[in-house]
Amino acid sequence: MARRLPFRQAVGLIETSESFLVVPHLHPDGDALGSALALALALRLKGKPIVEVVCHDPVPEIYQFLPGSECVQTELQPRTTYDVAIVCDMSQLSRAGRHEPLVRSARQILQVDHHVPQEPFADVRLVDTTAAATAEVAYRLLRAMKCPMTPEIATCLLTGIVTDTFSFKFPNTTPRTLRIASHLQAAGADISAINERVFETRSFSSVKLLGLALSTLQRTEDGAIAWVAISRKMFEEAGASDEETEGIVNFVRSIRGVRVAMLLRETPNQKVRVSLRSRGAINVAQIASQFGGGGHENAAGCTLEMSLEEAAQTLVREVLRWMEC
Ligand SMILES: [Mn+2]
Repeated sequence: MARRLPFRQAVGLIETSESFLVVPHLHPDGDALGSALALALALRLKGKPIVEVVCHDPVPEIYQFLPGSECVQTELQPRTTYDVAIVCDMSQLSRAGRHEPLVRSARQILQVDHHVPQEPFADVRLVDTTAAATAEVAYRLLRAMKCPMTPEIATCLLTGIVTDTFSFKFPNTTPRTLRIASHLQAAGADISAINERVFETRSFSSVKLLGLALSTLQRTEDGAIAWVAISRKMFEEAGASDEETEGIVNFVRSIRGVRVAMLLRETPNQKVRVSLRSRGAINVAQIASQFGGGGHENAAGCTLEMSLEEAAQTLVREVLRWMEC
């Protein structure tokens, strides 16, 4: 889908607007932040008088090296309506968290995304589900804007791509992804430094949590589904926060014979957040959507309102059902 995106329309909208609100999704990852910060840097470079980046959550420590990340705000002083709200890496406006009303109040909404569309909320939609990362779409928008590719912008965009392709290891990596990455490296982004910051730098508490999580490892009899479950008690014991669960599910997915890997964790308000990863042709986005979640074919998430134990059983049943058909 989205072979020909309305880049011209987006460029026209940007040229004729003065004030911008740029919004990555809540629990922001490297792609949401990288895309949002690249766009904000580009708008400032263009001399736009008002460019704010606002996010429901603060920038996680591992992404604080991103140029411009110090400008991300979690609260905004009320001001006049923004001309354009640019929402990055989200297919539902609820992913803007408490800033959703502010986004809706903007004169126009520009969506830059690569998720399967769930809700038509934008006036201009740059949504390409074949893009490995929203950063790819943002890159193409910046090219259409004839924006100079500074090392700072290139670093933000390449971080988005490196995050969402798991360093070009996921099957979403296409020749175009690599071409764009190549341009970004040539423009001054340090790919090795980005990998070091995103994948090779962990907090003590997150490794401690990894150990506790892996001690709960279970699988179905045939070994096709495997999962780990993190209770509140484990978060407390490790002194870790939810953002420190990042990457744990990949250990589960790497087990020989596993086709669907799951990471379940208890939230402070007694819900269970689930990350799903699959290998091959199992579409976990469809499974997640059964529970009001979403994502991509091989990486998705959802939230269940039940105990950890019940959530694991419910999900295993649902995954088995999808595997049979
Ligand atoms: Mn993304």
